Amino acid sequence: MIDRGRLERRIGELARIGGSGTSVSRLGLSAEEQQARDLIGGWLAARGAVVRRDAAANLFGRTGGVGAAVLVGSHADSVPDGGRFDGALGVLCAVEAVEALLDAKMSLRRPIEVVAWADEEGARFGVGLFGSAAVFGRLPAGIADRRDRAGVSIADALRAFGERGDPALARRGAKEFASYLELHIEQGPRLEKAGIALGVVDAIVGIYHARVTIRGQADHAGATVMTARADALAAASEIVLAVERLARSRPDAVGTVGEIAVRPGAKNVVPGECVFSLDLRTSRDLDPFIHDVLAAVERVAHERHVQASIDELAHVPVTTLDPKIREVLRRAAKTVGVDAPEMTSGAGHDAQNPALAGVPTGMLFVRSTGGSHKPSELASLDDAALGAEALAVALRELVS
Ligand code: HGY
Ligand code: MN
Ligand code: MN
Repeated sequence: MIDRGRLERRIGELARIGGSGTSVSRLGLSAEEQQARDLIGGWLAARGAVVRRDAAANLFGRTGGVGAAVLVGSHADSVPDGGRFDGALGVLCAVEAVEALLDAKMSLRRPIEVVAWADEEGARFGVGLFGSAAVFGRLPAGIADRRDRAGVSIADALRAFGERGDPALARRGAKEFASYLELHIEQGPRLEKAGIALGVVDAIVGIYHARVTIRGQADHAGATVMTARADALAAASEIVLAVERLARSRPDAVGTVGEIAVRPGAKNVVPGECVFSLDLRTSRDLDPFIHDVLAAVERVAHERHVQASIDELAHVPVTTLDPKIREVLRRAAKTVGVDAPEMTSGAGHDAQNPALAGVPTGMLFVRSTGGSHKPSELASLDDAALGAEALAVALRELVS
């Protein structure tokens, strides 16, 4: 059903937006992400879809009549210096699957909406799953005022696109959607190790994101004896190692500090302030894990006579996906010759927001190699085409 050549061409076209070699930097709410929306919107409009961008900069292309739509897509943004397939492949396969159904002159009993979510990674403003959270009413309070390193707020970035600066205006009712499907690269090694091209996601890990600020006492690095210091970076370093120890002590948990900034940041000044990110995930008991990490922050702050403050950015519970949709996806994978295993996603995905809003949601994984969130991320064209074909089969079942 799908047109393999069209998919291959489009993988290349989209990767060139914000791309350099096999690396892609297409940050959320950036000009590059908008270029991606323009490209994707052009493909959809050329097939007669009603294309629109919402107040949170999500792109929708609707085909078919009135009523609850099958929503299918993924995110258009990337992490800095990321790969060509994370998010992008899900959007490209969604477009390809819909075009395949149109090419086959399928009668659509339900409308289909293709979506390219805005700012899933939260790379600029810190809050991930932004676009889908806006549509399903799960945005953290005050989010439009959050600023990137250049001091640009989410509201400013949206207004620069001609939107009104309030992402909450993108809110839609869950009842507008009969189901949500998302194809995504696995981003881990399991399908590759198993030698299987496709997987079906049974659940997505719970995720906690926060920004921790440690305030100590800047001072002269030479004239300040060790016993008279309140070194913010030394305290942060102890916390980073505590995060690693606590994550290692829990099966199914991971803990990462991926961003850190030191002020004033000079070799001969005792660090007065340190700001760092927290990314905690587990497929069960997320809250006790968070509790233990925050207790470690408190303990270290007390012992080292520094102040610690926590700015929570996201708290998404473990999200089980819909059994019926999972069955549709397993059957569709079987149709293309793959006995797809069920597997839990260690990566977070936009799918968590429709699922938590009550929309029957499923995800199809495509084998990827070379890790993820880096230029070596790779999905073969064979596997991408298999994924697109399975997605088209699943869509056909859900709309016919
Ligand atoms: O961080 C994640 O899991 C996703 O790539 N945003
Ligand atoms: Mn990602
Ligand atoms: Mn992704």
